[in-house]
Amino acid sequence: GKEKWPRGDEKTWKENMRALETDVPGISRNIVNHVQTSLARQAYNLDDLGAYQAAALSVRDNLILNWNDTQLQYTRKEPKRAYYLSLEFLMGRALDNALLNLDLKKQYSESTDKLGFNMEDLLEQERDAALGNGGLGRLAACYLDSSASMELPVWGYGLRYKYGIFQQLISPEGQQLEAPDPWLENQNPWELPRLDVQYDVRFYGSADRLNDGTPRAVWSGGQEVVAQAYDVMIPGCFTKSTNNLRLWESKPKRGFDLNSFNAGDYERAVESSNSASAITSVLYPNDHTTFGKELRLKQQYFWTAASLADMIRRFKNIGKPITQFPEYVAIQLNDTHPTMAIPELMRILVDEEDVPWDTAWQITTNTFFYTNHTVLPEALEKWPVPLMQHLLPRHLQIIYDINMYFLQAVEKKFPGDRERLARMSLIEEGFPQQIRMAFLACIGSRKVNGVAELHSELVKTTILKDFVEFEGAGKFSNVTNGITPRRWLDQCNPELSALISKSLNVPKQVWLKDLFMLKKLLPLAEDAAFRKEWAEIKQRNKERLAHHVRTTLGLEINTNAMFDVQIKRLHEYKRQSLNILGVIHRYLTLKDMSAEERKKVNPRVVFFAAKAAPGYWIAKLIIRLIVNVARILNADPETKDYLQLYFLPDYSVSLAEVLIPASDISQHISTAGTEASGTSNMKFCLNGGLLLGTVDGANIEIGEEVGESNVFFFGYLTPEVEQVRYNNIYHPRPVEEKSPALARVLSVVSQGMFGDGGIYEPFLNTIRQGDYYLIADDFDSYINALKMVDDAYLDKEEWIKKSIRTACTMGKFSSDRAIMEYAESYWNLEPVKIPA
Ligand code: TH1
Repeated sequence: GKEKWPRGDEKTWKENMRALETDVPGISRNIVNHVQTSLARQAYNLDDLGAYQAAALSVRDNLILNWNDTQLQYTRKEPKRAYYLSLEFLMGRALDNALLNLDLKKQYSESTDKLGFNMEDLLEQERDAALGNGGLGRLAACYLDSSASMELPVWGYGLRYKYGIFQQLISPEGQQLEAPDPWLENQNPWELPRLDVQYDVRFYGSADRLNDGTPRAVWSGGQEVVAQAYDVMIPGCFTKSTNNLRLWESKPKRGFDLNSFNAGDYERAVESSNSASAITSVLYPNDHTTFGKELRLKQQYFWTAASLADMIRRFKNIGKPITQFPEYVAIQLNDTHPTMAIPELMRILVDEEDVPWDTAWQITTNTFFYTNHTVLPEALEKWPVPLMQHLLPRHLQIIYDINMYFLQAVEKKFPGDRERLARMSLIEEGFPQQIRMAFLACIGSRKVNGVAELHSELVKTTILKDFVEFEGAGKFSNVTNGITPRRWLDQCNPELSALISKSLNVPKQVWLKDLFMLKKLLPLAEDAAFRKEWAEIKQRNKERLAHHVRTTLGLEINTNAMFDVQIKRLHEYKRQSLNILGVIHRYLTLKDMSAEERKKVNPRVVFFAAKAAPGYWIAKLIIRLIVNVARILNADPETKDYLQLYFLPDYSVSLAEVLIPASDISQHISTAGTEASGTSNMKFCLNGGLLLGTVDGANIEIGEEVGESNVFFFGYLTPEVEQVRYNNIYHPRPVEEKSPALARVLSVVSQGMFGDGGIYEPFLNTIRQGDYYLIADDFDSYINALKMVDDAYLDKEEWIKKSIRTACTMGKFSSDRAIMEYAESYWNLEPVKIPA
């Protein structure tokens, strides 16, 4: 039947409701409208930044209309929804992505052209939304794109940091310096403040159990802070479906601390209002390390409490009993950062909804899903008990209760196994005691997954081994990571995308959402004309990168060389050190040659880009070495035509979009067993770059897809690493014996070939002593792999064939595939069609 119009005169409403602007005149009208009214400017005083803002606001109008329709449909259909909780969303720029997903790029370019602006210049005006450190945050962004594109009712929840990941500057000596990233400075046209969506979040105070025969307690006092919602629209690709990323900002509670005001202590009142705002002021720039800082725990609780309150309010709107919560809500925990959501849901159920403990635990464990992203011990989150007691006293009680019931069950299954109980306890003994968040996330979740086949096996056999024995292996599985082919092919490499559409003879609408279709192009590897087009596109992408480096850094790059790229966070386990020592080895080899011999060498340009955590000084020292090696190499007249080296500062999503399509080979060379998955490996391959890597993370699955003859693997395998490490400590051998080539490299560094050798000693010593990451053990194997790459590159036609085969077998690594696995096997979610 026909629904009753909810308010006022239906005709007046309907006549005035806007539709999408999709033709050039409508788009121009909307842009000019925003120039005039939203920006209060005119044709006389509009610069590129203003034009970008007006264009962005007009695109946002379209997104809002689709968003409204999508959310209304969700409200009507009451489907099960999934929420992706991530402390990081590394979104990058939004305008180009939105235009491509809405399929309006051509119309917008035409319109801005008519208004006197070049669209490509406008796109460059946008600042990256860099609310993440690296792969984990970018994965969350890819998953949002895929959820909307697959028409799944998924929302993201995160924090609206005032400052994203720091801006990296490199001093003349090669020292990394960090500057704040005030990304909101020029206004953010992509967010919508929701002044009507606010929640109070409590900290500190005291928790008193009622002891009335129920498990209830009352938590009171302390400090209350307001969580204010900002919504970011997430457009699906070629669909009306537009999802939401809700980011929380912390604000002081109005009228808060009236006592201080009354006492005339104005300063103290202002101070506490500052402390409220501080919660969401900055993204922690540490990748893979935890510091146990109070503010970080505050961030985690603030965000999970606001997000859960929001979900529960939405769930209550459909009027179902609370026991049905897991039938309507699935929550994916992106690593352990949101684990406080588990005791928080227990607190809400037990203390506020008066649900019995066992029922509450059942609801909780049917709602959450936990993704582990690393097995590195330094990255496993632990919170000191005294800190938890102080900041979240009620949650500590709940964690203790969860632990007590849990250990009782373990004791029942393994009677008398005291050691097992100690190993599995949520509380690690020590001074202070610490709460093991990965264990809490594990026992509080329906399912646990790793992010690539090998990594998921390692989760089961190392950090969560006891839990597999206790709960059974069925709870633990794998979802190999993926990347969105929209941003990481169509957007960053439009020429390759066009060639694919032309060759498949289907519009990109089809293959971008069914990436396995690329396989159909495999036979074209044998087609010389196709190879020529393919190679020309790679060449133009290399020139685009060279142009970018020329205009931003003033450096001249040899585009006839092989482009060899390693871009990722700087961490010892990722072994940028192996790469730079390999570069030095190549340099020494070139210096040993005669001028005639050198002429036969294939020129190579090596690119690095990497941010180091501000307090990670060995990582910073490695950056310093790279920069100083570059200074010497690029100035050496004998070798600079054969070997150039660049460290590109301030790595970001938008820099990656220029670098990745330009690479001939990229390096993913972590010590086996340390890189959980890696996702840039997938991006390079999808853009026809070959892969040089260790048998680690998703490299292994990439190798399976492309075939052994199209990738370059080297190094010790995961099962061997433990023994090698043991030997490095208990039966050490000098570097000279393990690898004379490396010994020579280390000695020229310490003798000062790249400036004061002394400063590098602490880094060199990590290799000479202990060598935890197997640099010396893998060096010769690495050099050998580099040689194989050189040899393969000599046969240009064969190289192009490998490039084509690599790109065309990347179907598996679409984040659409990954998100469908989560939707089907974890969340039990159905797509929701949004009517036109
Ligand atoms: C990364 C993993 O290192 C990487 O291998 C993986 O591809 C990516 O996650 C996505 O799954 C991680 N990033 C972080 C960041 C923090 C803590 C742990 C990890 S694991 C802050």
